[in-house]
Amino acid sequence: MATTPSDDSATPITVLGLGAMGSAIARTFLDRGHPVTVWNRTAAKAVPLAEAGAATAATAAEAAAASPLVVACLLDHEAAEEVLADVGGAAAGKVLVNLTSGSPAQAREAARWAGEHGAEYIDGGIMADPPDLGTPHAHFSFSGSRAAFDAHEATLRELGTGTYYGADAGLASVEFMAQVATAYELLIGFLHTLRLVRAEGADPAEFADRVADSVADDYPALLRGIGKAVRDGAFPPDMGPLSVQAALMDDLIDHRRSLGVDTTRMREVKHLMDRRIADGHGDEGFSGLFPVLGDGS
Ligand code: FVH
Repeated sequence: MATTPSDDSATPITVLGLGAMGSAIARTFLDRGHPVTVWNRTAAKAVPLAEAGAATAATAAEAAAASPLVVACLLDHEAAEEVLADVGGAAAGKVLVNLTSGSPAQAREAARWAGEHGAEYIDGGIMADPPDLGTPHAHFSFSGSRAAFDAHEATLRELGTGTYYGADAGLASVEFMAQVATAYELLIGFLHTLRLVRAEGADPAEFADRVADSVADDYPALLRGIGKAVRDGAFPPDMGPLSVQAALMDDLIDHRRSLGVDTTRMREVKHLMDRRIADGHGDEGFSGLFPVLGDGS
């Protein structure tokens, strides 16, 4: 199906799902002059958007039929599946942009559904909060139909900045899930450490300010160096040699334990360091732990 190039201000857009994010998406497109049709399971959430000029639809199928570009933003994959089942044949000839969070496998499954129903599919991950929509602070990952993305890129970029990762519909989710996981992995350790900071009578907010400064100054180069080391399989002594780093771990773990602070992650770090050193790699840095991850270590 030919996907006509979009005149981005004139493209009619349908938004399925008017939660915090879906409403922000619909409002962003309204503000930029698009004819917008909205639908939500709980119809009351469509009222503010109708007052802002959106057309409302009684069903998801009716909403999808109203526009060439259909954007779905629902709680999760199961919700999206239910709504797309209601859309059914109305998807034919449409470009379906699914901004619902989900796994790469779920994105590929949705892309298969779209293909079976005559629609072109773009998957997207939203790395932003609703108020960021329409600003450069909203970052999107996209994947799926290149032709559909090219035709509607200008419209999609009205939501924020975006990167297209390729025709495999799962690639946007790979990026999104990895970005979200990185944040959770970093922040859960930070939260546990704030318990230690507070238990020792230090001010958690002032400590957080110091960490923020350190992250801004040192972490970008460190993260890039670790990524390169993992890609190339060569592990320089980032953060110092493991033999030196490991010497601190028992004291660090004992300190946390003495304050009743979780030691799970620090015991994992120590175990990995000990394994890597025992394998003869004590001269490598923290990135040198990568080869012993996931091998039952
Ligand atoms: N909000 C955020 O900051 C994050 C930022 C990162 C990306 N996420 C993802 O965006 C999706 C939507 O999130 P949301 O914040 O809009 O979530 P809610 O405000 O809870 O709205 C959920 C909408 O989904 C509808 N819904 C839920 N279950 C069903 C269902 N079975 N059938 C049909 N619709 C369903 C719900 O409808 P209702 O409860 O109002 O009737 C809302 O429209 C999400 O993937 C985030 O991970 C946002």
